[in-house]
Amino acid sequence: MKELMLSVAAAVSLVSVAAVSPAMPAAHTVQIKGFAFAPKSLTINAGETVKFVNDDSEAHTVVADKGAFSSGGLDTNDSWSVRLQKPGTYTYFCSLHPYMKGTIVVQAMHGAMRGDN
Ligand SMILES: [Cu+2]
Repeated sequence: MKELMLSVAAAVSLVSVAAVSPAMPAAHTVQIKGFAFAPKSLTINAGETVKFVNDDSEAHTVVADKGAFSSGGLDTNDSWSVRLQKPGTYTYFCSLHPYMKGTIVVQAMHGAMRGDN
């Protein structure tokens, strides 16, 4: 019984530690599956990172229309992350299957003006 109480206390303290870390940026993941990006449109804050995970049986890429980023080839189960600092709307596609499209909207922190990309 004493051991159980100890492990409950340990679990509670772990939860508390996790809860008091507001500086951690939100984690964003875009899944590539069925020849589509999910979510198709994602809004993040400037400076946050988006991780693309290829859960498809085909290779895909993630390429920004305006050249802001390019993943290179992602095989099945590969992942690739990009950190977006500059506010704006980033449309992207898969260079292997150009009909696969997605959008990331990067919002400025503290309500600053939106930059044109
Ligand atoms: Cu593709």
